[in-house]
Amino acid sequence: MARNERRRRATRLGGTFPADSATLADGFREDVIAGLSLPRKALPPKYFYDARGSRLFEKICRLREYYPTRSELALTRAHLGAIARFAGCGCTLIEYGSGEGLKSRLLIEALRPAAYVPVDISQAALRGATAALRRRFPWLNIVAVHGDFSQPLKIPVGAGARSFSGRRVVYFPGSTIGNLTPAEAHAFLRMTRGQVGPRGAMLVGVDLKKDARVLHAAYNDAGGVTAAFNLNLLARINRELGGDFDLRRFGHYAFYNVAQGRIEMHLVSLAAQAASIGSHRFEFEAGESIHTENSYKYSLEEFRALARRAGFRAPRAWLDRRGRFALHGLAAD
Ligand code: SAH
Ligand code: AVI
Repeated sequence: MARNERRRRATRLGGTFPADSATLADGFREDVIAGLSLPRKALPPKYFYDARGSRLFEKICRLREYYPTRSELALTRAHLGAIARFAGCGCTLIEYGSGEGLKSRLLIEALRPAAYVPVDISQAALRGATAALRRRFPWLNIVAVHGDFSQPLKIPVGAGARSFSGRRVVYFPGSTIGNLTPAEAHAFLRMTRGQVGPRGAMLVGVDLKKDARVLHAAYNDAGGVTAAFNLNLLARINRELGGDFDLRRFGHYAFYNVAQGRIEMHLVSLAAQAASIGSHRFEFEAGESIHTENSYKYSLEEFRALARRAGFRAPRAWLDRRGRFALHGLAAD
């Protein structure tokens, strides 16, 4: 079935807009084959998040070494009043990469939005978070969107039982923006600038540049949860695409690339080997890697400059007490 036909047939399911479920599945196969055919093999990090990947990420968020979640939760609690005044109560709150929705709960409580639109590529995370939020905030109009924010995405603002009113605020926590290249981050910010309109705003969680040892520990936890998260990408390829990757012959490798200001995650082939997906065969030399994720870190000024180039003003930023993580308040006017 053609992609456009699938799009037309997409219907509202169980309170979730499956913007493109079938297209997302097609995209996975195409992107994996294209990524493994590159001279330097690479896979897009958005494919980490199947149901198991989302569960592993939730475990990462609770690790002693992984400070970003704790830091962002702490700064959000500490500055909630000021953050709510900046965003404005009664707004329509659109959250990209909403995941488990831990921080969203704090914002929803403080902002009492007219509507909440979580967008996530992980159907499992979206379903779980939406059900929990519906129990906790029975008054809240939630319209969950299963989709990929790296593609033009139609947000059903105004669709559903009630039309949404008020200012539009896009929430993008967790430093998920760091998983985009700076050029992709710029394009994403421009897209959201158009989406929120001249009166709108954005709240973006951004991990700050810091001591490389702290960063290294956060992406190389002693319990091996990040390694399992990384390797799950190959397990997902085996499960969903019929691949025959031998997970015992790939290793997790993460390091801080100072020149690029980013953590790089790789899966390194521990031996000369080959793996197949259907009729596609991929050869690996011993030590050759698949680049699976970048996680860019930005100083306050670097991120402000990026936001300004995309058409936002950057009047506010809130930090945790240790200065590890920032929540930027961006204004469109
Ligand atoms: N916001 C949460 C989760 C961050 S993890 C937090 O701050 O803890 C990143 C989330 O973004 C995951 O839930 C993942 O499924 C989602 N995600 C990653 N790439 C995406 C994409 N291209 N489109 C939509 N969601 C995406
Ligand atoms: C979702 N994202 C911001 C996480 C990060 O820190 O880049 C994903 C992650 N990768 C390894 N650990 C966590």
